[in-house]
Amino acid sequence: MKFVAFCTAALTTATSVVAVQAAEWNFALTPPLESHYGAAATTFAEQMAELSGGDITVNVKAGGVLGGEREMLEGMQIGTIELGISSTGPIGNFIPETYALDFPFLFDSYESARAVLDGEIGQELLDKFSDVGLVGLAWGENGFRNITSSRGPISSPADVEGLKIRTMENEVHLDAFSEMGAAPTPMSWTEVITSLQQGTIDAQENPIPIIVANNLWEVQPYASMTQHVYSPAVIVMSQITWDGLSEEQQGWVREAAKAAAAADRAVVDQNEADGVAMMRENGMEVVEDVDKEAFAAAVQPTYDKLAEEYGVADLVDRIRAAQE
Ligand code: EAX
Repeated sequence: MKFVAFCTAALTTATSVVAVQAAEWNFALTPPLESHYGAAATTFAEQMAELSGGDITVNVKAGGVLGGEREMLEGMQIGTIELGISSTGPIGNFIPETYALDFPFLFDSYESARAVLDGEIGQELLDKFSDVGLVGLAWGENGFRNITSSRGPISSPADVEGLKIRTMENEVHLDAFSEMGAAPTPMSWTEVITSLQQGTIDAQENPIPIIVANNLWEVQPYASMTQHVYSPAVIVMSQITWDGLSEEQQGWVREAAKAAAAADRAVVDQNEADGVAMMRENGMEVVEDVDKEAFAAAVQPTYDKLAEEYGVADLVDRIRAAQE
């Protein structure tokens, strides 16, 4: 028995210090390659090729070819997908604390949201990914979410009464849209455009980068700049992949993820600057004068219910305080 135990220990030690030599990883995302997430993935791939001297190849798998964001994360948990970038939408199902990030009207601006996520609170949440077989590498972003619709222009909660709107698979968003008086349906992004074309839903909500990357004007004549939720995006690796790397290679991954997050945010800034004009040029009627106070008041019950239920009331208060 002793000899077997010795061999097992030796083998474990040996494999844990032998870094992967040549490797090929998949980096999954649901939007098209030409998007803020695509910029993150491409930057990560370029950085890893350079840092590893060409030993590590990252294949960017855009457009949801490896599934929706929940499926991507499940794939990373079992090691069938090595990397990805995902909005926090479905992540609350894995790490309930991240629901704190998805409360409506919680973040005041891109600047303050980025400061919170790049600070202590953001790092605390990234550290929680290791509880579920994932490595949270860095915070990129999806952006402030807006409503698009085929039913008509939206400027107040009265305009979303009964609206058949798709939400991400996120309990906070679902509850918030129910409180607004809409009829929300959760679904993976990979089903949304077909569902809009078939009329099973009339509306969806996403940041400008997603609207422009997917040419949503082809299926949604109206957009309203509600900016109702700031949607972070996490650059994330499978713990299984991570554990097979040397410390040096793990350092490369962290460096590449940081560069990827910066590239993502740069595209969001660009899309925020010119996206509304692009939407109008493509025929969308864009409402910018939205009664945000009325929307914020309508979703207050969501805070009262779910901040307690998910144990994130303190975290929500900390996020508010960090922006004062
Ligand atoms: O993360 O599912 C969504 O609406 C997300 O915003 C999109 O997949 C990008």
